[in-house]
Amino acid sequence: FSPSDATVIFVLGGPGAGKGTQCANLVRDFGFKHLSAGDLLREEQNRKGSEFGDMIKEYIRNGQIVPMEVTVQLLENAMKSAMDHENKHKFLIDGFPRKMDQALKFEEAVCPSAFTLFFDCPEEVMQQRLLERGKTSGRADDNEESIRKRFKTFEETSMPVVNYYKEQGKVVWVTATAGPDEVYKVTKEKFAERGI
Ligand code: UP5
Ligand code: MG
Repeated sequence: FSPSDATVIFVLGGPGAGKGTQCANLVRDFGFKHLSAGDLLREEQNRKGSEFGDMIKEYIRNGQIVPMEVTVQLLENAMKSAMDHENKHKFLIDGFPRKMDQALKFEEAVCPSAFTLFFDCPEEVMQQRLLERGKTSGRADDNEESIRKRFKTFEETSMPVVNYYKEQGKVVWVTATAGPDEVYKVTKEKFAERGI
């Protein structure tokens, strides 16, 4: 199998917008393979013998974007593995691309995206969710200082990616302020409009 045979939907949204939560719903109902770039980076960070562990740790704590070569490679490997071993070829790529260079590189070198699912949520709401989750998540970036940095990176670096795809008519835009069930209901309706 080659990644270019895959169907890829990018899932974007600010930190705590609910990307992971909604991806789990979509996996259950539509059989997508869910690949979270953040999860893959955290796994790589913890992998014994990884040459990138310390670097990834620093970037994540500071809410900065890890150099794209690392992330694109992790995603490509995970896609190949899912295609070869699980016979999955429909992917939700969660939390990626969050910088223009990643978007261009991935679509050129791995696979073009069908569209981007974007969860739009105000910062106050996201902050509250993340601080609540931070009580038990163990995530090194679920603290006030890291959250502030993540929001800044999201606005300055990741929103341009969303707007780039929006200009091409390739964004499914979902307001993500309500509870998880309501957000999912709207997501499913919009997927149906796209023929999914
Ligand atoms: N929750 C979810 N939906 C809710 C709702 N509708 N109402 C009420 N509560 C809701 O949800 C967050 C919390 O909110 C949970 O407790 C949930 O129950 C609740 P979740 O679904 O986890 O939101 P998500 O958007 O996935 O939040 P996450 O924290 O994962 O987003 P980030 O984008 O910040 O994290 P990610 O793991 O993608 O990236 C982390 C870091 O990795 C980045 O900051 C960056 O440093 C690095 N990174 C890269 O360098 N490159 C990449 O390509 C990707 C990541
Ligand atoms: Mg997530």
